[in-house]
Amino acid sequence: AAVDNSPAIVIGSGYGAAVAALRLGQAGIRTLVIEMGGLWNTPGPDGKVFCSTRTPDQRSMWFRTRTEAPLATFLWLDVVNKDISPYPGVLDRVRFANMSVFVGRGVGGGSLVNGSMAVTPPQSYFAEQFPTVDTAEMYSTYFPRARSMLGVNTVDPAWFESTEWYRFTRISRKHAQNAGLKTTFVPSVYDFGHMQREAAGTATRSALAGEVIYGNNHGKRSLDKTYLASALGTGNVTIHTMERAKGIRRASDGTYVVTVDRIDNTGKVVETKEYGCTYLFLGGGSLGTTELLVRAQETGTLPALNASVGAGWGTNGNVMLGRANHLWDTVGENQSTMPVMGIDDWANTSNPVFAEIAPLPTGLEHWVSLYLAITKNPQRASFTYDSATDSAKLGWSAAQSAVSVSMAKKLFDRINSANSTIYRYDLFGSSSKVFADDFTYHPLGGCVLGRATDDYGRVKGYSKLYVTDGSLVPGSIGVNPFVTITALAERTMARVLVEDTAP
Ligand code: FAE
Repeated sequence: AAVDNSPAIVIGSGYGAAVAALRLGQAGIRTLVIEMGGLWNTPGPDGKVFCSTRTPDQRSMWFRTRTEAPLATFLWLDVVNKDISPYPGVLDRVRFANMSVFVGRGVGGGSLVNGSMAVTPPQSYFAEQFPTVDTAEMYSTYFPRARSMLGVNTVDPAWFESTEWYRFTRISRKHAQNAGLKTTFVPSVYDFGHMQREAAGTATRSALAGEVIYGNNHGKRSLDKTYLASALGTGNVTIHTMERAKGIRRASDGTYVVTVDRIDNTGKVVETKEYGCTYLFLGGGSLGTTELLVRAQETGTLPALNASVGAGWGTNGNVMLGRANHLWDTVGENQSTMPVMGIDDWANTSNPVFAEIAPLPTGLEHWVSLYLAITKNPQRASFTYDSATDSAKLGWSAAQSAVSVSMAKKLFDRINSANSTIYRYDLFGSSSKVFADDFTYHPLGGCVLGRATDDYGRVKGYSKLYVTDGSLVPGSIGVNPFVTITALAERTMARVLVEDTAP
């Protein structure tokens, strides 16, 4: 018999999980949230909760002896990464054979480490990716609900045009326009009122102090300040941290039993326990949820899972690259870490790309224009369970990444040719690497909506078992994904609480 029983359990505390926790709590359903990372609310010896990208320490990464930032080098020098002591830090880089995946660890999941870009996909592309979802209802109800709950805001265009902190963005905009390309402002969950006060010197700097992938100490509306704070406020939700869900099985009475390893700050498993529940919501993200399900399928604890579990995974076509500007096109030593603009060539059907104009906030003039391109790469891969390591293996190949690169290259060759510029060769570790195609910030899929689940995230083969996170998205959404993940979770919860939990 399970030790601890709650009506509902939510695994993870990222976007999908946070929505589930809040809506369950509001419905009066006692809910336990299980998160493998820590709670980020206690200042370290330097008085700060998070460390900055410029002086990373043990808080930066999940059990590493050295940081593994996306930019490996600068001027080919190994100056970016630093030795650290192993600790449950906030950013993880999960390495598979040909692809590594950056994810957040802690209460708030990816919201603790991401770039805050809160983008709603073009309606036509959403409809293409989710043919069975009522698109009109998504755009009239669930996307607006998600944006409002997340605290989405936009940069003041007048301030954007005048501030030194976005000079790097204006230079990239000019170069895109010289190539006849369209740019668009990108909304954010970073509080631009706070950012303007940072610039004015009346608020403590965070986005203007190099803070982003290892957490922001101020200004960012991460989930612990929005959905999760409200969830705790219902009085029905409890969060357990440093507990990693491992196994899921079904008891003879139809309830679920979740096996959990509790770890300490050295990563050692200090306790293994079991929790029981009636309703189980999986929100461990594309990697976390899919691993739990492929393990349950292969080890026979949930044998009725269907063949689509583990399939339909993609990188959202992510490619990072840098361009070298002319000496007169300075990008500025002062750069906000929060992107606010994208080059939008998604409507170009022969080569759809949406490229965000990314900062490189080193504190020095470096003449680099950096980008994270989202390409419409149709390649997909599957996860399989590897019993030797008791973990999920990803079948992504280097050739599949090459598809993203060739799309990004087409767009940026155009921009280089219109501006007589070249790529930067010094940023990604080897002298010939221009396109960083070996990592993604946007893992999507593994338990795709309508295939491994029904059209509302109910896992096929089981009742009262749900997926609410990025594993529902079929490998690509064309923009940064968290608004879509949040909106889909809102849609699932609205349906499930009416149909599945009636007494
Ligand atoms: P996610 O937020 O990853 O949360 C999963 C949570 O579950 C994590 O806290 C895990 O620690 C936890 N977990 C996993 N497995 C287990 C387990 N077995 N037991 C217990 N806990 C577990 O999932 N997206 C945007 O839209 N805009 C951006 O600007 C943006 N920038 C990004 C920058 C970086 C550096 C990164 C890494 C990501 C960025 N993303 C961005 C992606 C975005 O953060 C991501 O799509 C969402 O966080 C995914 O949400 P999920 O709910 O799927």
